[in-house]
Amino acid sequence: MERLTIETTPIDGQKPGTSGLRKKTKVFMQTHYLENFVQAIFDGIGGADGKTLVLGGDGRYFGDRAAQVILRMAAANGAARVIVGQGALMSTPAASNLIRKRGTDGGIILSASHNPGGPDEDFGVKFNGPNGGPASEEVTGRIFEATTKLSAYRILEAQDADLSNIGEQTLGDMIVEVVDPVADYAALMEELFDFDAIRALIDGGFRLCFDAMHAVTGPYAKAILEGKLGASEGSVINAVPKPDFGGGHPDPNPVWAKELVDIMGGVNAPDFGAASDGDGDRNMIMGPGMYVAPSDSLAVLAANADLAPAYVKGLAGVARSMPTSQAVDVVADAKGLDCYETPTGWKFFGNLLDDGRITLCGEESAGTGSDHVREKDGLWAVLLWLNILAVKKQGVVELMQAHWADYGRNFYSRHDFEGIETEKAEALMGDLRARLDDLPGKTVAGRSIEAADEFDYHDPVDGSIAKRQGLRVYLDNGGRIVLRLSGTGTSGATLRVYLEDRSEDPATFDRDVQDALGEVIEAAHQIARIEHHTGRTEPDVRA
Ligand code: G16
Repeated sequence: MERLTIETTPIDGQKPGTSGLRKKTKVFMQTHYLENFVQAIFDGIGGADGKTLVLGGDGRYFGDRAAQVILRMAAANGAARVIVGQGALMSTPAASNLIRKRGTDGGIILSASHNPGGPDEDFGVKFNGPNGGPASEEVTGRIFEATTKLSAYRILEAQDADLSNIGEQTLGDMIVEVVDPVADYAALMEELFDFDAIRALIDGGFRLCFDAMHAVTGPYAKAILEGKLGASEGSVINAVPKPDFGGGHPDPNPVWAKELVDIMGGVNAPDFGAASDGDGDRNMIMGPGMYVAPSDSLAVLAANADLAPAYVKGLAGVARSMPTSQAVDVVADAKGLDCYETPTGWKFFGNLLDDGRITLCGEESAGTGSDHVREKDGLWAVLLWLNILAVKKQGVVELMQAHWADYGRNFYSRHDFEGIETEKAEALMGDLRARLDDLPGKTVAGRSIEAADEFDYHDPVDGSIAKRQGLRVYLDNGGRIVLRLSGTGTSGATLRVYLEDRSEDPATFDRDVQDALGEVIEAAHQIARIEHHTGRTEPDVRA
């Protein structure tokens, strides 16, 4: 097998966003595109020589081909071993677990998360470090820098590795170890949670429906929920991973998980509904006729996590991304826990978790997780919910109502304006940034503005600073508006407007969320001059 050095030149635009490099699949399939980025990863981490890496992905179109290229490149770059999921499949949290459990030097995950898959859709490549978490800002910077300086990449001329059978084989001098992607993850879940209590709940007639959205969590959910916990066969729907996710977006929200929403809103609905995304790190939780907003889910988990064996000693602290609602802050305050506010992007939780400052963290974008891995974890959130419900002997709706009665309710929604021309989106942000200092004291849509600023994050562990992480406007009575541009899109710009208002009046708790946020929405449009800059009056998505 010959080790080839192929000449190449830097390709523009290989700067990783919120979570790795995400582009249209056809962009990744262009000559040298994937190879350049993978070589930049190896160069950015100080070379692959002698290293052990984990490799897997969410099963989307091109993932199997990309895995073979990465194996040949790892071999040519001198890697000692690559641990790869059977069929090149592995969920993001399972990869994070394997990186930690096997003490590897990191891993490469092939996914564009909740974005659709297929030749005309999206693909992504992300590097996770030895702690199992997304590469830090510093490493990401080094990888990007390497993309701008490449003159060659190394690849082995070899046949495809056989990824269909579990076991070891060699590729040049490198060992390719094909593993069952589910086994270690399922064992970890069994350690964290009271499976007996959940099994007893299900034996007692509690019914659940888990929508795997034709994505990677199907085999995990089947093995754990149906196999180990006794949920009836068919409780996991859309359980077989498909390269195009059945033509949909594997995005666990009420729009894209409509099949689940219909089941949970129908007659004889199951007691519990949940969905996960393309690579298994996001989650959506539902009760009969009820959608639980991710920010509320984080608050409920923080309030009740100590009912699960893994967290019985209590939490060290909690964290949320800045745009996530402040519902969890209220819980932290009541329980005397430290509560950190980080920029959007799971990588920012890494230092807080590694330093033991927090146990639990989450984001409005359907992500929750804990110190068990260094990624958000969809199925973990589902199991923690089930563990809590089993111990409290409450349903989802009852638990949410009891939570709001105890802590008050933070009404919350994110409005996305998609496919905006990048210059227009940047002009809107620039215009608002320039006016931030003048806003406090003004009254807009009947609400007075108390403060306004741009969020810069000072990492309390390593002292690094991440600037310009979103514009914040604080209104009276706990209202808040946040604006930022998405860092995960693959075409144009997506303006995200995060809207929040707080109520402690139980008579309001059942209000429709968009109605309850009426004033805050109106204020956001006026303050940010959204129509003036974008021509839009309505968002494309209300999450
Ligand atoms: C990624 C990141 C999350 C982030 C989300 C949305 O999630 O890991 O931390 O909240 O993107 O980011 P943005 O608002 O910049 O689009 P995932 O599930 O897509 O990997």
